[in-house]
Amino acid sequence: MKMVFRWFGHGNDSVKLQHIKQIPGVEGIVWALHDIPVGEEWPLERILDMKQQADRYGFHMDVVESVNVHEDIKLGLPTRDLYIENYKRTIENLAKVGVKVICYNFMPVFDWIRTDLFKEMEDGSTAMFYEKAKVENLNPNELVDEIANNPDFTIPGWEPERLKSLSHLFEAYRRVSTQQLWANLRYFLEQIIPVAELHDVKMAIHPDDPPWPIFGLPRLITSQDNIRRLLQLVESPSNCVTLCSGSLGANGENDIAGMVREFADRIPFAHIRNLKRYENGDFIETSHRTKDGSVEIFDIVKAYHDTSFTGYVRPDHGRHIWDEQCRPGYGLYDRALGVMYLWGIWDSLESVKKVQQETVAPQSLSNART
Ligand code: DNO
Repeated sequence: MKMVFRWFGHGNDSVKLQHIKQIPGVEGIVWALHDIPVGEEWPLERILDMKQQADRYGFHMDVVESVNVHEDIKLGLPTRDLYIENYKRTIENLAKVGVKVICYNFMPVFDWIRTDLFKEMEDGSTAMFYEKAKVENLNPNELVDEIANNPDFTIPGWEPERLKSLSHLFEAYRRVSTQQLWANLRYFLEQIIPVAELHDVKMAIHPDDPPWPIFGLPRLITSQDNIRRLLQLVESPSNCVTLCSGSLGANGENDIAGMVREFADRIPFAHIRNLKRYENGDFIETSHRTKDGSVEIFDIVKAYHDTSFTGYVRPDHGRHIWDEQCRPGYGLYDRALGVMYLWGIWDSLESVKKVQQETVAPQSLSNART
C-alpha cells in the first residue's frame, strides 16, 4: 500500500507540509483546488503551482480529493453537459501532471454530515459525532432559515455556494427519485470514464456518509450491493471506488473486509478510520485502533494485504488531541497515530508472510525431490 495524507493547502490548513514529511512512510499528499467553484475547469497553471509546492517536499500528488460534481449533473438538468465538458477538461489537465486517481462523490446537496464537530470524549479529546435522531427531526426548511439568518454559517465539506442555494436545491431534488439519480450517475460516467480511461486515470467514487438517506434526499453508494451496481454501470478499469471504512462502517451491516476482497481490482484509493456505533444509530469517530471502535480495522487491513493491495491509503478523520487547533477531523496528531497503526498491522502481516514463505519453501523443495 502507498501511504498518503490529506492536505488542504497553504492558508487553508493548520498542518504544514514539513510536518507531514515527518510521518513515517507518507509518500504523497491528497489535495484539491478548494477555491475553484464546483463545475469550473481547473486551470493547468494552478495545478502546476500545487505541484511545485508538493515537489519541494518530495511528495507526489497522484491522488486528488475531490473534483466535486455540479448539482446540475446530479439533478440531470440540460445544463449538465456544459459542466461535464468542464469536468473532462479537468481530468485531462490533472492527467498532464501525472494524477492517477480522482476521488469524487455523488451525494445530493450535502457531503458528509455530523451534528457535533467537537464532542468531548472521556479522555479530554474531542471528536466528530452524529446524532441520528437530531438529523431525523431536523426540518430542512429550518436548516435553510438558520443558514439564511447566519451569514457565517459553514459546514466542512460544503462549498459556500451550495449553502446559499439550499432551498432551491431541496425543491429541485423533489423530482429526483433514487432510480433517477442512478440514471444521472450513469449518464455522467458514460461521458467521463472514456476520457479517464484514455489518460489512465481512475475515477474513484466516495461512499455516502452516513450511508443512508438524509433529509429525504436519495443516496446511492451505501452498501456492497450498491457498489457492485455502480461498478457495473460502466465496465471499465477507470470506474472505481474510494473504499471508506468510516462512511460505510456507520452501518453495522456493511462487511467492509468482504468489500475489499470482492472489489479488490477496482479500489485504487482507501480511506481507513474507525468509529463507535451506538444502538440508537448515533456514532462517534474514535482513534483508528480496532479496539476503540466498532469497525474491524485489523480485518480490513488484512483483506488489503491478502489481496496484495498496491493502491493509495490515507488515514481518515482523527480526534482532536493534545490541544490541537485544526480543521474538524483533520488534525496532524491523531491522523499521524492512525498512519502508524496502519503500518503496524501491515508490517506485521508482511513479516508473517515472509516467515511463512521461508518455512514453506524448503518443504516444497523436498516434496519436489520425492
Ligand atoms: C470527509 C471526506 C469527504 C470526501 C468526499 C469525496 O472527510 O471523506 O468529504 O472528501 O466525499 O468526494
